[in-house]
Amino acid sequence: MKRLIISTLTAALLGSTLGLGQVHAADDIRPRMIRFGYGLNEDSNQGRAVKLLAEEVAKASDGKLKVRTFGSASLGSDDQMQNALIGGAQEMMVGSTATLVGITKEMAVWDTPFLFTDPGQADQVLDGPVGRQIMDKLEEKGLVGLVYWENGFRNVTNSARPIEKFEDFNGIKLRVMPNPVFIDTFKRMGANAVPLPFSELFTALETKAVDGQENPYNTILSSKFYEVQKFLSVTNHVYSPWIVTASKRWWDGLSETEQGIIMAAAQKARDAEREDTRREASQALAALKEHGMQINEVSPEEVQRMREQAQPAIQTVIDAVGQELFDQVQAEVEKAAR
Ligand code: TK8
Repeated sequence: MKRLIISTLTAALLGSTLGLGQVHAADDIRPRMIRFGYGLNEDSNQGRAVKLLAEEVAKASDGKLKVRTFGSASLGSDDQMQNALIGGAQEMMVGSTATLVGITKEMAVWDTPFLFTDPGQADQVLDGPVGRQIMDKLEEKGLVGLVYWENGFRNVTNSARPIEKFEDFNGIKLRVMPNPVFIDTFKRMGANAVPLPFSELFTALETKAVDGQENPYNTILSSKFYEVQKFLSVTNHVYSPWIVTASKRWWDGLSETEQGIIMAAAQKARDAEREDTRREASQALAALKEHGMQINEVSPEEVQRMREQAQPAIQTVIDAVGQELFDQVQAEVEKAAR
């Protein structure tokens, strides 16, 4: 055992002093413990996908790479976990791209209100070259972006009244993700936009610190927001991606084989997660009704008025990401729509 440790150490030292590319030639997969955090419950589309990723990594590495999963923000909010990854205190996580805007401003492009009209279009753009280009910007900040998963189209819930037109937002204290585009968009709707981490949201709704929030059907269901929210309004105002990230400090120390195993598992979990999310979303309204929520559709005319009202928030996106990248994404969106 001792000899093994010494020889491994020697190999690692030699590798790093000589700058050899193939440090792991002899043992391509080493025993490792990977702490993987996420914000939703175990019993959610996010939790199920993380579990699948962990199983796939174990299978492909003969159990040497062990992904320990931590749900319900037990390692901290999205923001806290991102910082733990950057510092190297945690290896992996999945969370919203929206909470990464403070780190990599280009991520704000995904927050453009009404950017995508259907999930297939989102897949094409996110998985295409511009999605990768934006993800790669994380590296200079100490993070590695692996793949985008689906959070989904966001809808508004609140405890005051049905939102049928943007004027109904007036005076509603609405929790938004801590992100300039979301704050701006909902201020323009007339809401009192309150940025809060997701991990504090249920309690904030329960104690009436805020009146409402916006998230995909899946999350409203899995986080039991129906227990503390009466009205759900179908606004589909923005599509939210999730993104699987790794600590760059840690990732760069992995062998190519190890990186390949983790990447393949993240992709496999992505495909399963998108299917799971869409299947669950298609049945979620009925389930939420059963839980006593009052659901209203918003007419196409009123959605159009909301769109126009939110339009100036797009300037906030352009200011953050630059006109060129913004146009590039728009072009990809149009291509995907055809
Ligand atoms: C979960 C969050 C969540 C997001 C939010 O950690 O904050 O509302 O939609 O999915 O990332």
